[in-house]
Amino acid sequence: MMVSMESCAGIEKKAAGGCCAPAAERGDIPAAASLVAQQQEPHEQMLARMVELPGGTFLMGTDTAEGFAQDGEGPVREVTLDAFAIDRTQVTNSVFARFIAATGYKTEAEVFGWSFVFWSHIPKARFQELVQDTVAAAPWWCKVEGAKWDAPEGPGSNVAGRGDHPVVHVSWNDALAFCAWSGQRLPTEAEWEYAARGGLEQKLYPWGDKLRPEGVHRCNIWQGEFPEYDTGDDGYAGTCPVEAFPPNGYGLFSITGNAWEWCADWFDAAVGRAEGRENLQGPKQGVARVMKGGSFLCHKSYCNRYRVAARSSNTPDSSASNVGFRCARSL
Ligand SMILES: [Ca+2]
Repeated sequence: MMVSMESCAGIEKKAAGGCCAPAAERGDIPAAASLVAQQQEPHEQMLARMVELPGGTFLMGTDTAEGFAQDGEGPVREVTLDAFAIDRTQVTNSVFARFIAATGYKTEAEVFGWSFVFWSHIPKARFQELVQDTVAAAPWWCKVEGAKWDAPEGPGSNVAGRGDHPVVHVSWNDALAFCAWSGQRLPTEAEWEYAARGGLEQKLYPWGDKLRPEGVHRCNIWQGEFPEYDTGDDGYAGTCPVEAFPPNGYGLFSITGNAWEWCADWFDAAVGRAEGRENLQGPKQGVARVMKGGSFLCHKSYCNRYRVAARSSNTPDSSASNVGFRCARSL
């Protein structure tokens, strides 16, 4: 089984696609969503995780110097959305465990038998045993057999004590299967960005323009030298509880940092120039799905994509230890 990287932060610092999370070249598997469509999460449990947002018009994207024009972050455009609801937090290990228990669903990491794990999270003593391969352009990404949502660092690891962390090692297809159970859907990129901005206009982050207002960390990203050493100055060198940092103006937690979040849209770097400004759905086809928000691996020096306008992508069957999701719902 091959592993590839369309581009990689640190190698192509401002290239689109594959940023921070490598793409897996995997084969076809049965459509995941249909496998669990018969099962449904109790409606009130799903609703309790969500916040309803009014529809409206906002300025999407950025033209600032921090933005990556080649990612399609600009130009800034006015986008109008209908009212919708979105999860307050990323889907946690605890909630995902209920989905698995109810449906018996096998994630794609399980079906294919492996997932990508960041090198420093693999126990040193077991590195040779667990790591089958690394991504050539990004050797910090290790292909680990048996790595999956409830064994995030591979065989022998578990999510005990991490029930309130975002579930990771879930592919876009897995996220859709979850949605089929919960009665939700993935947010469009426009909805995600509208929600992430929290009512602020054209700010870099969900809380404003300063990364650390008054020196205080507001999200879980990387401090130190990538990829060698994460000081964890923000309190975490890896995923953290989804409510570890204060919410934005719309009551959304961890909308940037912690784990990348899948969006419904196909990715196209030209999307900012596309026609239509109402309820954007993204391109009709593509090879990779949009991811937003950045992860605990992001750092300004090589992957400044924890800004609300930033975007990345990955193929829909890829999974890694820094990619999760949150869900939305039409009203
Ligand atoms: Ca951190």
